[in-house]
Amino acid sequence: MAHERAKLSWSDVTPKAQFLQRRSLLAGIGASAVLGALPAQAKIAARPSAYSTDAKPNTFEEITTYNNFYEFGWDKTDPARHAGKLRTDPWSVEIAGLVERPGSYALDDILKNVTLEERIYRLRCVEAWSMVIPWIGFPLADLLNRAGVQPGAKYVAFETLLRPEEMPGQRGGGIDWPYVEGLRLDEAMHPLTILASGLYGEELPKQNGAPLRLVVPWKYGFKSIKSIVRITLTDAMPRTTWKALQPREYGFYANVNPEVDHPRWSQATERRIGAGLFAKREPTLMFNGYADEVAGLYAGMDLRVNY
Ligand SMILES: Nc1nc2c(c(=O)[nH]1)N[C@H]1C(S)=C(S)[C@@H](COP(=O)(O)O)O[C@H]1N2
Ligand SMILES: [Mo]
Repeated sequence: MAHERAKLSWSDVTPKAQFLQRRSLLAGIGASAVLGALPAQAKIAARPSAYSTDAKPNTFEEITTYNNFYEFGWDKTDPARHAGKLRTDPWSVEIAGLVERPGSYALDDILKNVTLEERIYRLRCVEAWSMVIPWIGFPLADLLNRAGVQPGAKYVAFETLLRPEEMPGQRGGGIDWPYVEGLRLDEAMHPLTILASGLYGEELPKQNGAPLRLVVPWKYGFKSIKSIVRITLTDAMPRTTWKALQPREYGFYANVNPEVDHPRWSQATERRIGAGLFAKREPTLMFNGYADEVAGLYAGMDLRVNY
């Protein structure tokens, strides 16, 4: 099973230095040939990244069975049970708005022209649970630069697929579908911001947002929109799903911040999925531990007002 393969090929069971060495070796000598020849190897070759955390990743099973993907239901186990119906091939992404080369781009074409990296990132949900996920992806900036951002662009808006025939949650649920999200342009261009097409060295499982999803590791998980079909460069702050639903609880910025509580719960600590019933909650870190990289984006801003 794909599942077992992924577990075996993972750095978790390989000392990190050896893992990184193997990865760079593969990158140098034709990764796909070598990967094909070896049993129990990752299907997607990706370079290691200095942006990866050393924290121990969650298991493939945890990452793919405890999900938020309301298009498939509100329970954490709904996405794994229902996302199989989603057709992700063919897939294209429309790039629209204030860009030099707007159009509909085939996913294959996008992926052929980028360098995939492995980014092991912390994911902190606004609900105060967290995971560590080994994504495979590429900087969003690479795609935006290729599309050519026009000078007037200030924000980037993202849209998830709207297909209620395959996404049962879209037949109701109180959300104004499709799910939409957005970033300020400088956040979108930040090197930590990636589009992910895989995890644990494999194609992205559907419940995790196949075939292409955003990952913004210093923000609450709801910003990391799944199954993207449209990216629009705009001059005005776009509407975002959770802010539209509960503006006092969820803001546009949604930066992880242990000092700004959710109106209904504390954000000072988090529960690491898989840590066990008796594990202590962990302290939540400012910007989810990425403050050195991103705090400068918010210099002079009141983070209690801009939550
Ligand atoms: N389209 C879409 N994207 C989404 C969501 C969703 O319901 N629909 N949930 C968000 C939330 S709340 C979180 S915490 C993360 C969860 O990602 P994961 O299931 O891959 O861990 O996806 C985010 N992206
Ligand atoms: Mo979330």
